[in-house]
Amino acid sequence: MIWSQKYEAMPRDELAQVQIERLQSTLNRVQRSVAFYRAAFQAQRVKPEAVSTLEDLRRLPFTTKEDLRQAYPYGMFAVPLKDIVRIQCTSGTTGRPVVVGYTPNDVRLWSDCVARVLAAGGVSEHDVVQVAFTYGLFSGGLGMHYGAERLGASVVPASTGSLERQVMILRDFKSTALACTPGYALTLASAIRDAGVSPDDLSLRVGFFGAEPWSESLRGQLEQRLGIVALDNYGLTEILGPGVSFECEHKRGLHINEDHFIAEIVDPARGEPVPPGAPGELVLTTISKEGFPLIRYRTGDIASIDPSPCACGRTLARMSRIAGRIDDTVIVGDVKILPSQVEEVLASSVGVEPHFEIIVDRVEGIDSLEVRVEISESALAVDEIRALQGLKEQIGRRLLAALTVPVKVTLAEPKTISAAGQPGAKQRRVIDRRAL
Ligand code: DLL
Repeated sequence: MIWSQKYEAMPRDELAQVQIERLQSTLNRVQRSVAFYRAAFQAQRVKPEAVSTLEDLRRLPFTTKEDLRQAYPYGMFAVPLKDIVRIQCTSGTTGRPVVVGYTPNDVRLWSDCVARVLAAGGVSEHDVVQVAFTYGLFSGGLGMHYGAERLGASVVPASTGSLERQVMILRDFKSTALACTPGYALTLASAIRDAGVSPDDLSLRVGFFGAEPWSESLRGQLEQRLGIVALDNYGLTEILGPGVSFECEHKRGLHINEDHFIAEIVDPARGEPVPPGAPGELVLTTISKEGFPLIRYRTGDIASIDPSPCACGRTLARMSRIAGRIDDTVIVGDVKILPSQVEEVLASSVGVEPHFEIIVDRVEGIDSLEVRVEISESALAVDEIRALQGLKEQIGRRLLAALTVPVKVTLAEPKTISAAGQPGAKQRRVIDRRAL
């Protein structure tokens, strides 16, 4: 189902016109109201009024996460605090958090963008949507919640926490849609099995997973174990929260809400555009937001863009799954490794769960790679040292084939890696001891 036929299926030349008009008014607004942009435009000698095509956008300076941190807490707001009705913020695990403000129009816009995500998976007012993202400063919980409410669905703000309760709600409230991180969905699938509940006892039909990278193999596992259609959706707090892009039933990339965000892909090292369809760093410009507009924000996420039409009827261009973050790319010798490559191998391996961490170390100048992965309960039941040794060697061989570098595999007890950190929170994939 298409939530906003007018914009999601707009002819691309009309869409470009909408984009340029909204871009111009955003540029004027930030020039007027945000000291950072006034100075940045001046330093680059660009005048917003001279930006008359989408190509001109490339002459504008980038905005980086560091710029936003410098502006902590309210320096990038484009309206006075009295006009802000909601504040969310990034987790700030690697520095100061970024604080983001929304005006009433921004909250409406956000809800509408998320309604598109859910409608694309067939959700309507007849559905019960269980939101198992954390509610709080993290944009996942409230973002999904408002979008589901906008659709008129019955929303259960389950948040994260006790798995038993989560399973009880799924079964007894007859939830038909689930929104959470893919990692949490996998943990939930195990909890459902442990509770002796069969997917047939549930009414669950569709899952909306995002907030962290995941793979096609993991999609297969989740669909099979939960008996659902699993769809990817992407977003980031700085730009909006969930609702930036989403998959339709064809699962051929994530439609970008281009009437609100202009997406570019650039070479992360040089900042220049990459050839069409090539992967690079996703750069986003907000063109409708009032409270916290951003120009050419470097997301740090790796993706490619395909503007070709989709069988669903949407004309919105599609971005690939996020392959990983630029700063999560592990460079060992001259080989670049993304956590998503490791996940792809683990999710299609029997005997382990795709809950893992990658540990990089350097001993006497030589880099080494270790993958710690959770063993599945069924493999543990065998518990024969020889069998476990065989499992490790087999995974090691598959990782070597996929990554082209040798990997030491260590097995962790079930639920030790997935249960580390906050339940439902993003999993930390890479531990680089070389930096310490
Ligand atoms: O994760 C917003 C969100 C909530 C998106 C719920 C989807 C669903 P942040 O906490 O600011 O916001 O983290 C944003 O998470 O830059 C990506 O690196 C990563 N990320 C988000 N969605 C995906 C996805 C939310 N579908 C950061 N696939 C982004 C891969 C994702 N990575």
